[in-house]
Amino acid sequence: MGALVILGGIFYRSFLLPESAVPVISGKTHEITITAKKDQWRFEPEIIEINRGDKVIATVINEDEYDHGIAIDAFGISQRMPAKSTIQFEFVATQEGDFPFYCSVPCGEGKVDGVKRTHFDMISKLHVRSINSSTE
Ligand SMILES: [Cu+2]
Repeated sequence: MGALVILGGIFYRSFLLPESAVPVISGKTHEITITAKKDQWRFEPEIIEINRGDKVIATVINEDEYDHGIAIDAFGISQRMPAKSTIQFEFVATQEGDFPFYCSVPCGEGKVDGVKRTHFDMISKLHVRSINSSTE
């Protein structure tokens, strides 16, 4: 009986889900370094592009003397980054689309080249390409 339920689940995940929602694992790994630049209230890079199903191993460096955080809601990521520290996390990009990654710890504000920047400006983008389309 248990086996039937499991088989049903596998059948559902394999055949009935819309193609874009079926979990995929490409077997490829991307090692990515993201830096919270010192006193700039931004992450570098501002865009990261990968393919759906890719595994991401992210190393995140906080250059500041105060804490930041990094969150990617779609993949359940939310990590605190203590001052002057480096953290690591990993996930598989099971969904395609554009997902913001942003600072999740209020970290103040300041001026960069005369322009005000704040905690809320700390947003970059993860672009996960469709695995079927060669046009993206
Ligand atoms: Cu921050």
